[in-house]
Amino acid sequence: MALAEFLQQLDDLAAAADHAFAAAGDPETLEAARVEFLGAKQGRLKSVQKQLGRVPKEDKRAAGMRFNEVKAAVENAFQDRAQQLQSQGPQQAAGPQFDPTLPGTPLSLGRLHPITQTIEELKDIMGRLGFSVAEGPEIEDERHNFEALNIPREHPARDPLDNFYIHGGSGFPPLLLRSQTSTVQIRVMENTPPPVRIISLGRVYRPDTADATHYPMFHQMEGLLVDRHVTLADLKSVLRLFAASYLGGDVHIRFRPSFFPFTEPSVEVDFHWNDQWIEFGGAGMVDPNVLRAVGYDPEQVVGFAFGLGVERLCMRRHGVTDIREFYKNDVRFLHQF
Ligand code: FA5
Repeated sequence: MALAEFLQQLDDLAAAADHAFAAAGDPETLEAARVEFLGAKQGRLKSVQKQLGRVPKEDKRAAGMRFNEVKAAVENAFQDRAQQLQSQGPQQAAGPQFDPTLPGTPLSLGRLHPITQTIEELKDIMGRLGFSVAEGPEIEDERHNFEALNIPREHPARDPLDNFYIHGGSGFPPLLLRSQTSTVQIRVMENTPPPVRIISLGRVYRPDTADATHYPMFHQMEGLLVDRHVTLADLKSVLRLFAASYLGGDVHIRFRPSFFPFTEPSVEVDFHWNDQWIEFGGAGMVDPNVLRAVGYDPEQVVGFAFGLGVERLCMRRHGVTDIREFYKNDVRFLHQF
């Protein structure tokens, strides 16, 4: 047999083996193709090898080398395809891998913090009563946190032990984290001529020890109404309407005589909860000294103001008995709102 004929047989066989392995879609078919081409006794490669004896003596070396190359290539092609089928797995070989009937992976969605939700609702209720929203900074100066609110330098409320002071450095006036939202009353009145009807909701800070009803950072809702004819009865009506809207129509509220330097008279505002009266805030008629400090004429205008604890309102509404739950960041608690 001529060398050229022998080499042609080898090439044809290599091409046929490649084709058969690629077409094998499962291990059984591939094994049948392996036996057909690489089988030790009857394999097609074996029969071509037998032809080697008929190649002229001087061409035997070249024919033998080519035979070995083709044999190695066919063996490699088989191994590659076997590995490919194995990595695809039996499902892939048998049919589609993707099962569209399986349920999807649920996405865990975040939500607004209960205090943020409460703030939005309080703004909504007070908006319907004609109050617009004002804002002020959490880092305040002593004028807005104390002086303009009729809290003079020697007053115990200014004690460093009762406030978070921030020392701005030598030559700079002391600053502090505001201890009440009443600061915003001053900021609004300084910039707006009467009449005024605002609320302000935000964080305040006090070095209070945390317990079931106290936290060192909490939120207040401040309210301020200044106009020509305003009385304590108006204040009570607004707070009662507010409480009925937020807590439900059957809520009872009461005023207890109290003292705040910036209101005269002053009251504590209590709501009834769990057979007890609980303090929700302070309120009163704006002290004439405060009106004077912002350039208003106390002979012309009067006003009322109130400051309520937002956490306490939210606790009362949702039956939360410990304020610390709001700030533990336990999603099992937070996801209930
Ligand atoms: C004030 O802060 C006054 N600025 C309220 C006010 C405004 C009076 C306008 C008159 C006119 P008081 O310190 O009582 O008042 O605080 C008001 C409310 O904040 C309390 O009734 C309570 O509900 C809430 N509160 C006070 N301290 C804490 C605390 N540590 N943690 C959570 N809530 C608190």
